[in-house]
Amino acid sequence: MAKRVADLVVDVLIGAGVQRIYGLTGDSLNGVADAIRARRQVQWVHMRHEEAGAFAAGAEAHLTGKLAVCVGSSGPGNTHLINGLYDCHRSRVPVLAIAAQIPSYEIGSGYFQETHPEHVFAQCSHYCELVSQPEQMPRVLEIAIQTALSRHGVSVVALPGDVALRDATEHGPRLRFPEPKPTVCPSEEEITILAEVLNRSKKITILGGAGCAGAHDELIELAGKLRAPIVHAMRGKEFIEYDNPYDVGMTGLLGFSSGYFAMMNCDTLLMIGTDFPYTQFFPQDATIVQIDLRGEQLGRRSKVDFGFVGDTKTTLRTLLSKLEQNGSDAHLKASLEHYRQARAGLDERATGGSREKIIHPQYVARVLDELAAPDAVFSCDVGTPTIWAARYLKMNGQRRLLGSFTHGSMANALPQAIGAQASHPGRQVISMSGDGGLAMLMGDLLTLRQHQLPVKIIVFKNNSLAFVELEMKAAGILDYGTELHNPDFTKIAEGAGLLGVSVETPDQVAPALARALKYDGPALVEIPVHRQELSMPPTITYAQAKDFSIFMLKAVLSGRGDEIVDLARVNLLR
Ligand SMILES: Cc1ncc(C[n+]2csc(CCOP(=O)(O)OP(=O)(O)O)c2C)c(N)n1
Repeated sequence: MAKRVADLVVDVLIGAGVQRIYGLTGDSLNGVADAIRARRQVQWVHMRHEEAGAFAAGAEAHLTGKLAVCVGSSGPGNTHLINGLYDCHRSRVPVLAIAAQIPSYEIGSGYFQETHPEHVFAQCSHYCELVSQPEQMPRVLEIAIQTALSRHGVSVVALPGDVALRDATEHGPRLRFPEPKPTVCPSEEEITILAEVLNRSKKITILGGAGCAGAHDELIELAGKLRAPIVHAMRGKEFIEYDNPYDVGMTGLLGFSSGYFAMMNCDTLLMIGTDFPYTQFFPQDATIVQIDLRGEQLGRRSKVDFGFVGDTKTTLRTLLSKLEQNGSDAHLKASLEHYRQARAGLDERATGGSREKIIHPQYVARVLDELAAPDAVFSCDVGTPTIWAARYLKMNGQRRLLGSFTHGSMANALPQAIGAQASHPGRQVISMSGDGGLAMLMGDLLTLRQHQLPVKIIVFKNNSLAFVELEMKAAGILDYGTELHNPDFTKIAEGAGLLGVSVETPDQVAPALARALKYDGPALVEIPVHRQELSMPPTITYAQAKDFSIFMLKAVLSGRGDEIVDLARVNLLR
């Protein structure tokens, strides 16, 4: 039988090392689905929502660094993909989406389910092209793959159902080389300037991000020479925090005071591979030096006095031999001491004895951290679960952490856990889910059962969209529209074929988590956590403090004095 375009698509994907495809079928996808069925090398991961499929593919790509694939049928199957693809694209992970399209001869007629994928996906992809005839294959698909891999992001191939079923004109993949991995280093002259700037600074702080992945040794050696505390951005946590005697935690909206202190008290800030977005957390008077692989990142978030283009590992390796040992460790010591105190303050809040009535989410996160496997993969929902993950999960070089840290979409944790578990069958995968986040893509609980994925879901049940509630309060607005009338998630889990475990008191937290983690299959633990838990940034501005007082005044005037007691207990400015 002649090879169809759809068969050729699958051949190319197999040649590119793709092992699974996340999707939900539809008639425009029938050709592709049939070609996948015919091969043993690729697995069809049947998702219940295309957005979840895109998140799952993004998680796989993040964990492996390799291409991952999701698919959606024409029209709504395409548009459902969008939010997940935005997340993949903004997290810079290589994901290919095959967006099935209506019959090619109907395009432009306003046909049933017609959309224009080239427009629809334009903002969340580096490459998006329609295949309108078999001769374009496999070249268009290969360009899409090469673009996703080399530009780190999403590519979309829009494939009309009829074209997928037509005979292919080429026989197989055209590209047979491994993914190129060039190293990039600033010029010798630039390295000399970089070394000079650092050699004459005494109080240096390093701010590192996800661009430090794979350069842990170099980073630690650098910090030792510069006697520099290292602050990390959220996406850098899994690569920077572990085995790091210079670690002073995070700054920013999720961080805590020691990261802020180290950033604000340096005379030179050295930013490495980070796109940390909050300008208000950057020092005003320090010299700012930035190293990034992408030149277009230089100066995006703060003024930059010296900017360099290079990958972290190569640049630091080259730089290190030119650096002198900083003789002053006063800044480092002060920053580490600040960190010690901040950490102790955070740990103090993460307790839960049998005499306490309420369960602090911090305590749940801390116990989870203690009980989870040394190589666990965590995902955390946008909302307060991300804060608890940032502050209480300890990374160790083996553990991984997934989130929607750049796009900031709710409902990321469960589908990312699906992608993590599907691609890493032997690993413990834990989703730290918000009650709002879980509900948003809850249909994909069914995927856990259908594909026998033993993901553990920990639901932080605070009966509210708590993060937004806190934002409203901080802005001096009375919280509104944040209340959640929740179901019993354990019953939903059981109905979906998972183990459901509920918790009522703090002393039940550890046994419940241990039981779920040990369980040989998917499990959900529902934990009612304290709603008014403070997760404010490490430092807040006068304006925010003022707004918070306005909230209190409004709350008193509207007869909600009970909340004030709760909130007033918390020292916002610590
Ligand atoms: C798709 C989407 N909708 C809305 C928001 C705004 N938002 C950010 S966090 C959040 C609350 C999340 O609630 P939940 O999952 O229950 O977590 P919690 O903060 O309550 O722990 C909302 C509504 C968003 N980030 N993404």
